[in-house]
Amino acid sequence: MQLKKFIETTCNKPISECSNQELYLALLSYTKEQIKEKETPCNDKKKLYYISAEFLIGKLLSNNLINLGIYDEVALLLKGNGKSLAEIEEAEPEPSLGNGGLGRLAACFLDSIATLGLPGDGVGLNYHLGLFKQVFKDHLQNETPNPWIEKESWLHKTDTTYRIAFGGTTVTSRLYDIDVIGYNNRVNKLHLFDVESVDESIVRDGISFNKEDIAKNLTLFLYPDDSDEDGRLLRIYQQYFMVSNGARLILDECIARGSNLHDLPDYAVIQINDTHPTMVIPELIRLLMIKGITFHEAMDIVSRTCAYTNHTILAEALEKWPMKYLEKVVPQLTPIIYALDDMVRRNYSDESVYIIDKNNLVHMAHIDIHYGFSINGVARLHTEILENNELNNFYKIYPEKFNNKTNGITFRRWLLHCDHDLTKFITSLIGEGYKTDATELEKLLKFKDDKKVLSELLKIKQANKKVLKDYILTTEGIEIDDNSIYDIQIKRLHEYKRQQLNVLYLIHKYLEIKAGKLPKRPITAIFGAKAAPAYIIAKDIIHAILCLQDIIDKDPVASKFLHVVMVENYNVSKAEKLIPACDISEQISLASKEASGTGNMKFMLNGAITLGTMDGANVEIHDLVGDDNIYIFGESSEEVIEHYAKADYVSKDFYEADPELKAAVDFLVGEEMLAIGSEEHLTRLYNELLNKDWFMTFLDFKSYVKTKDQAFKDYEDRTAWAKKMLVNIAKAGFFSSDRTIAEYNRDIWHLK
Ligand code: B1H
Repeated sequence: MQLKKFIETTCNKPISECSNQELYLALLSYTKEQIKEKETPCNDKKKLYYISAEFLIGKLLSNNLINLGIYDEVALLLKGNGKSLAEIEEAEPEPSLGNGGLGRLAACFLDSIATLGLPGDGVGLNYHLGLFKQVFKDHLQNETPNPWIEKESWLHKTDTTYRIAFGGTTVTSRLYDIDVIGYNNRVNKLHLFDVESVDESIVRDGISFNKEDIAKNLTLFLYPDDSDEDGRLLRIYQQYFMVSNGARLILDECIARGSNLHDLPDYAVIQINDTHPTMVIPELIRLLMIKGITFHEAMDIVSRTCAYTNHTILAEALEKWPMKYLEKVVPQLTPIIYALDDMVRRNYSDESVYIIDKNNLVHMAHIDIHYGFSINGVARLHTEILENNELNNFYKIYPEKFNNKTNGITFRRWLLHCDHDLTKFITSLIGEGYKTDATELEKLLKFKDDKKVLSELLKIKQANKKVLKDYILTTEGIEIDDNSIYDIQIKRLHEYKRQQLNVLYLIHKYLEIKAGKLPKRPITAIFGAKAAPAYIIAKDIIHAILCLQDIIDKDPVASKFLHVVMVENYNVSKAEKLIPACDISEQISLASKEASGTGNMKFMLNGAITLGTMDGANVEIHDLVGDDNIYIFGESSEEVIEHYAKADYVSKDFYEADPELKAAVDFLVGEEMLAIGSEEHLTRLYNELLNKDWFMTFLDFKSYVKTKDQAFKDYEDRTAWAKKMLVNIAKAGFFSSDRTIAEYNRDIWHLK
């Protein structure tokens, strides 16, 4: 049916009289019908299953319209009837099925897999309350539930259910699907498993609930607090629930496509996204053995089907589960895990590659490495560090399994959708080709010295800054100056990402302003970040940011030159508004610690200039744009790795040697902060930095200040700055997830 007629029949009135909520629901069902028409039965023999605890998909309406090729038509029709698609989109709830880069990467990958026409589905969990919703109160983060599932949604309830048995209990699962539409291409699925008996009413006071009642709580939250034993057990319940359902679905589908299971690797490839889905390996072995295949053959089949992506070298994120937890939750898997470990012990004497260590901890990544056929890091530097340092003992055994796949982002969401004006402008200069071949963005380089083009770029940025200003005023109630420099750091809150370094800079700036040294142009420093509920220091850092925001706000002089804004409940939708308006992209992790980063790529694509360390994908951004178009500071990953090896970093030495650093650090527990903040939080943060500073904040303070000040100075030459913007956009093509996925397929998946 024609769109106008469809909406008016569904809503039973003219478009102009419909509310945004009514229009959203009408568009939801219209889009679902359009998708149905595009669906083709899967005729492919081999299929990819991307299994992940997180899929941070964001709102889907606009993206689906873009990928179906009907966005402009829909937007125009609505506009003609006095409605705005952007406003209608506000009615769509944002699914919170992810936490940060790892989950957003999975969502970008699904988009690119479908866009490249590859048969590949996602497999994950349907968390009812997702990741918590962040609320600020008394300068502190509070956590509340984030319900996102409504009666009408993108979820399709399917008839697929399984009985999943744990140590003490058995639950019934149900599969829900979300369609994944490629850009002018095929439709794949995101498979989300849920448990029928889940009960949202057990959640009380924020996000607490009875962690033992598995049948009721299993799919309530993503990453439930695991600071106690019940929380850690619940994570294992969730992980097994995900992989057991996934493994059965995969086997059922492969059998339906003609597999006799002995030939499973010809029918399926499973990409294990970090270690959360690792139990899929022993579970598949178990299921194949139930079908009559021997342990040895099952092990061989599974090893040729599974591939593993590592996303971090941080020790605390590399999962190690006590054997006794596994014995309690998944006793059916432990004999298999022992047998897998046994094989390793028979072949290798090096204890560091064992699966079960002498403390009876099961190293999940070790299962993936021994019993998968591929191990990849997510940026060139990260993969090098895996090969030469973190996983060197494994690299020596299996050099042929290791490979790099530098991350990417989908340009449909992170350019076409989030910045329509920039998209139109680029298209007017170089045509449509870059939308399917992102490297064509390089054609922009011929406009590098074109004054008109550069001034148009600045105009678009300025307009986006105004839009963000209005948005922040309505949503956060804070007035920012769109003539100021927008300097943005948005990412999970973690000490290694060093939001605290940014805070120290801002304190330093504030003190300079108070002393009469005024910046040429006002600065707006924007943060967005959630801290894991049990991550105490991360929450202290949020507290420091919110206190500082308040202090500067209330200072009649300083507030003319400096603003700090921490947006509440940072999520994908907020990122889509912040990124197009950004001037300076903060990517300041301690070198060697950020595996890749993907925000850095989104900012670059939208014409922000990176201020960063030589870490993760920043290294590759630097290679592409060159010294003149990026601001690099801080010690290198080699130097940092050496500091750890020698244990020679003493934060106090830096504090004592640098009066500016000392003043900024002391400010954290000075009168002004304590007057509005909590002594407990601020003192803890102060002591942590002064006595430990595990992620070496003080090490890079001096060079950070110097480089950042230089960037602010350079900003004043508007034409030169616009040229940097243009080079960044032109060189961003490499970071299209279409390129990343083509590489996964070429080297690992071999689909079609
Ligand atoms: C990344 C995580 C992660 N790496 C465990 N690891 C988690 C691990 O709560 N947990 O259990 C949550 C998250 N996330 C990120 O992956 C890296 O830090 C980024 O550098 C990288 O860009 C991203 C995608 O590869």
